[in-house]
Amino acid sequence: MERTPEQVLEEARALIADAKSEDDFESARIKYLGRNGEVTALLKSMGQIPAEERKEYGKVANAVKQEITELINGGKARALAESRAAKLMSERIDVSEPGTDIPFGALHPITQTIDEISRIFIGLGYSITEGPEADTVFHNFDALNAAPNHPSRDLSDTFYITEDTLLRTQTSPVQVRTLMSSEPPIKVISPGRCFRADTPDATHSPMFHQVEGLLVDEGVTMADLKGTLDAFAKRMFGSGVATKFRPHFFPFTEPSAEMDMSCFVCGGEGCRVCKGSGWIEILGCGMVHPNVLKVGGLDTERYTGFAFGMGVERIAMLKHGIDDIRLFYENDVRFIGQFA
Ligand code: 2NL
Repeated sequence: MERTPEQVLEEARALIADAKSEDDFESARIKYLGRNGEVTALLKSMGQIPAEERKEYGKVANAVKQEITELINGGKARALAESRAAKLMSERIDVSEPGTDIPFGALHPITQTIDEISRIFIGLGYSITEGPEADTVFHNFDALNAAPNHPSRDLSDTFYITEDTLLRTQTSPVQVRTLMSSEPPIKVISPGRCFRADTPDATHSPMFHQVEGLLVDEGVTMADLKGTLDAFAKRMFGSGVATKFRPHFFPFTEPSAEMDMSCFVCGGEGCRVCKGSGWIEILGCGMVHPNVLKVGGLDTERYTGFAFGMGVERIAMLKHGIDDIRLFYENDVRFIGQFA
């Protein structure tokens, strides 16, 4: 015997009263109101009801359908609201909580030192020039008046790429290019990376940095060189430092010299930094050799110039009291973080 609309309603009320989740309500909807649902079946069976009862039966069945529909829709809406509220609660963020700290990076101490040196020479009217790290034997050695048998040309001292190309051993080739491509007055510095086949130790690295400078014009003398480099030393290490020049030899300059400055730590008394001498060597320099000026096609009777070169690592080590060059390349944040 088919169940009556009243029986279906009674059972549906009990089932819906127990439903909790949206899924429970959806199952109930399918069970009663779906295509093969029980309420749907009641309405489909109308034809078998005796004609005199059919009207009343239809009224009751439709009322049952309406009540069940409302119970399910209402319950479903409530379940949805509850699950949304729970989700919002569980995904809640405390906007007043401190954020995750993202520490700022900083320039590497070598970059900082290059910038500091560059700024001083920019202040003296120099331009900055850069060039390739891989260059020709011509630009690196021949043009710089290096004798054909000069020891620095050796395979054991220089990284050759081919017979006539190499990793530059200094940044002079950049200035050779400037000499060849422009006319005096020339007033440039060339900071950059250099390479020599050295075994690493506390003071040597096969990759290091240099800043070289070149000034060529009419009437340039050794006095200009001394005044310029003395001004540089005072700006870099403090106005109290004195400088002195010792004769030296470089193939590309004549005369050549090394510049010492009085120790900025002890003021010349003698200490650990200056190894008791009161003086610290900081760069090499000299008057540009006529053979080098000729590479630039210059009239050596009309033009003279001076040039200098310094090791950036050495300057940075002196300034910051660093005792091992290898610290610069290990990228240990405990070291480089100190220069932030
Ligand atoms: C040093 C010495 C020096 C130069 C570099 C130079 C460049 C040209 C012409 C002449 Cl194009 N000279 N550069 C001159 C003297 C010394 O470097 O001890 N560097 C670390």
